[in-house]
Amino acid sequence: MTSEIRYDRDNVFAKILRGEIPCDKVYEDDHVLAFRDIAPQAPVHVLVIPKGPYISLADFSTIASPDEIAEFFAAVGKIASDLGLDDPGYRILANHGSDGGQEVPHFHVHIFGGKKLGAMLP
Ligand code: IU
Repeated sequence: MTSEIRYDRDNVFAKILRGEIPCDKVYEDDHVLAFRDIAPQAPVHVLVIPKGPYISLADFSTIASPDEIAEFFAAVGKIASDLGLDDPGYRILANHGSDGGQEVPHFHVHIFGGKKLGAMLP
């Protein structure tokens, strides 16, 4: 089954992308949207999503073009930098599937910053 068929077009990030649900946008270009997490786990907590219908990294890393993947991660770095996080630093994280704690089935990268983050262990 292709990703397009498995992808749930009613997931909350798809609705945000279609403008059906508002978001606190921090960045947008033709392929990427970034917005503040509704339940922040750090003083700065931003979600970065590709606009294509990718459920998780497994889809994004195999279906998206190398250019789209490179531009996505370049955008993640630019967003963190524009948020003033380069120094003293920040964390990026992507949860995959149920064991990984992924709740929203649209690939996304979390950016956490604005405080000294603790160790991240299972
Ligand atoms: P996860 O990696 O799928 O577990 O992260 C989903 C995130 O989406 C989580 O941090 C939620 O707080 C966040 N979120 C949101 O920002 N807006 C929403 O409407 C919903 C979830 I539902």
